[in-house]
Amino acid sequence: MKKTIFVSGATSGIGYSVAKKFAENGDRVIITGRRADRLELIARELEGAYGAEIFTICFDVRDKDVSLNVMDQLPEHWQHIDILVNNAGLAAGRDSFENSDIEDFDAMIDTNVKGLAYLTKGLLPLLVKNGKAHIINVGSIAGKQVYAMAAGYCASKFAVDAFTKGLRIDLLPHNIKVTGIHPGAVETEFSIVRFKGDETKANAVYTGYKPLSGDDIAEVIFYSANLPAHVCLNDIVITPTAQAGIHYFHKNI
Ligand code: NDP
Ligand code: 8X3
Repeated sequence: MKKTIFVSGATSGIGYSVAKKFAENGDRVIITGRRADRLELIARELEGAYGAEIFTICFDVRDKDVSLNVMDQLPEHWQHIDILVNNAGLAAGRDSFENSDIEDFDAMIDTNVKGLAYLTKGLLPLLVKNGKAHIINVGSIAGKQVYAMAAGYCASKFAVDAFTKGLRIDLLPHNIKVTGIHPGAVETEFSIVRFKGDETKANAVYTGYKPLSGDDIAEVIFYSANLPAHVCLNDIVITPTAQAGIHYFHKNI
């Protein structure tokens, strides 16, 4: 049966791959992000390639009012949501906390933690009404292990991990599955954003080994979303084969 998926941050990277994977399967997909032009291009692409039903909502998850009231933007026939993929997020900067820009810290906490929570709360009435919904939060291996020059990002992703675990307990009475997926290195626009457009620094992150792709993460999300009703994957850590934990890479450089 066709499902309806709500994907935050679908204008690039993992979110785009998730939207594509479900659209390819014939599911209906609500895609969101701040870049309106990209959202519309992706919607046309997925409609054209797969005959998929796509609905777009352009907004910033940090906007509390918009996120908390996001269901008001959904026409009635889009209000039966089966899966929420909380993916929108970023790392900003790579400095010791002492030298970091506090605006970067705010951006990460406001987006990765507060935005994710606002959007979840905004959509919960629809997910509860569904009776068998699924929330999939994209955390990070940086939410499992801390590394240098990333205190703010790690703090935000540890918070995502804790929030995910707490939500799973609180939502038990509503038969809502809650899954946390925690990737290692995935080659997307993530590092371009983190290094504020510095392509040399961004590319260096993925040099000397084969990183994960957004499509790899989408495969696993799709798998976890299509398990039998009584089966919930709680917590998934996924890395490239050349990465073991946050600190160890086998690179050929
Ligand atoms: P990308 O930069 O390619 O994609 C990030 C997506 O999030 C974009 O669609 C962006 O859309 C959206 N986004 C960012 N900020 C906001 C905001 N304030 N409001 C709404 N949408 C927003 O990176 P990834 O695909 O790699 O990142 C997706 C998630 O995966 C993030 O949560 C990231 O932390 C996590 N992750 C990434 C890893 C990696 O190595 N790449 C590893 C582990 C986790 P727009 O700019 O249009 O708003
Ligand atoms: C992104 C992976 O290792 O850059 O969450 O923090 S890492």
